[in-house]
Amino acid sequence: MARDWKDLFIVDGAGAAESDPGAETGAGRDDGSRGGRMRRLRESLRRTRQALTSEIQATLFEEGPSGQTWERLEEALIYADVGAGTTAKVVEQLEREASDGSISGGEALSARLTELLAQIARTGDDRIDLRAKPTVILLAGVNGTGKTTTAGKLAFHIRELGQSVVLAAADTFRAAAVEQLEQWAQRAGASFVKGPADADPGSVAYDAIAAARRDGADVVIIDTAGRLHTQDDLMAELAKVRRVISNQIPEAPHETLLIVDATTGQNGLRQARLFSEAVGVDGLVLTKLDGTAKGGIALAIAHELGIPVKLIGVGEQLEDLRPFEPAEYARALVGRE
Ligand SMILES: Nc1nc2c(ncn2[C@@H]2O[C@H](COP(=O)(O)OP(=O)(O)OP(=O)(O)O)[C@@H](O)[C@H]2O)c(=O)[nH]1
Ligand SMILES: [Mg+2]
Repeated sequence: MARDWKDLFIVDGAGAAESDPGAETGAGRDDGSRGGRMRRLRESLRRTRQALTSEIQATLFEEGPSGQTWERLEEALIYADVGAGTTAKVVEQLEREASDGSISGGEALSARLTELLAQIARTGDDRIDLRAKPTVILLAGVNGTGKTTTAGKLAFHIRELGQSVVLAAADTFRAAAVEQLEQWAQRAGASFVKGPADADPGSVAYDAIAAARRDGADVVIIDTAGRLHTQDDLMAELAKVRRVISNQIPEAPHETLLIVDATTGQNGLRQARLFSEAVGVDGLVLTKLDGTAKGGIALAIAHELGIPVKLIGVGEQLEDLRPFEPAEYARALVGRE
């Protein structure tokens, strides 16, 4: 159960895991504390929660359980992008427990709903193992989902653990993408590897891993293109980058993270299916949770594809990337004030 950065990352030795990111960055103790983080998560999911809680209030608290209640609750969850199959499973379970008398009353029903959503959101191993030297993390996703931003934020948080990071600009499709990543590398205190104009993405990944091995760097994060001429080209390129990486280090990439924009709703589910079939995905980063009333997509992806959500993006700053914690997320999603 990933709750904090030190729970998310598996690292050698205890020393590095004890650093407190808030203390070093001046992000503020309040932000770093559990209470402060929960407040920010709740604030990020405010739009999703507002839509959901008014329906939960009306159904579970005011109407009391009836056929119509369950239907309205289903609609509200589907509206929040929880997904039809996932919603049906949760609401059926709740209905069963309500009708056999094991739970009653709005408070207990909404607490049970939160618990069921948390159970669904938790799937697979949601940690990131950084023990391989170097650990190679490949970021993938369609254009604009937040790959480059996530690369920078992730580099920053790994640096905060006391590890060194190389950022690789393997999105060679757009010149601006290389500059954008270079700026993030400066902000995050990471080294940066790029190729000549129009370089082959695989060769950039190769050079970055070679540099990491030469310099003894701990982690290599590879940013990739989100758009090529066709989707098939994109998948073929990613597969090629993976081949180049695993020719160099057979176990690598140690972690392939798919970046999904939460605001794209059910499209996110389709992307997750596509990428996991084409290149394999170890975990998900769900970005832009701060800008959507549809934060439920994490549940649909976890439940329908069994891909663990490992990180969430809740803004555009370095600190706005967080380990995903299912219980916290479920409470932020449906919790009543
Ligand atoms: N509000 C918010 N904005 C985000 C978040 N993550 C990324 N963004 C913004 O989304 C936009 C696209 O982010 P990029 O990191 O460039 O996305 P990308 O996947 O690298 O895009 P391509 O390289 O074009 O494929 C930028 O304006 C980011 O600031 C987030 O968690 N919250
Ligand atoms: Mg990019």
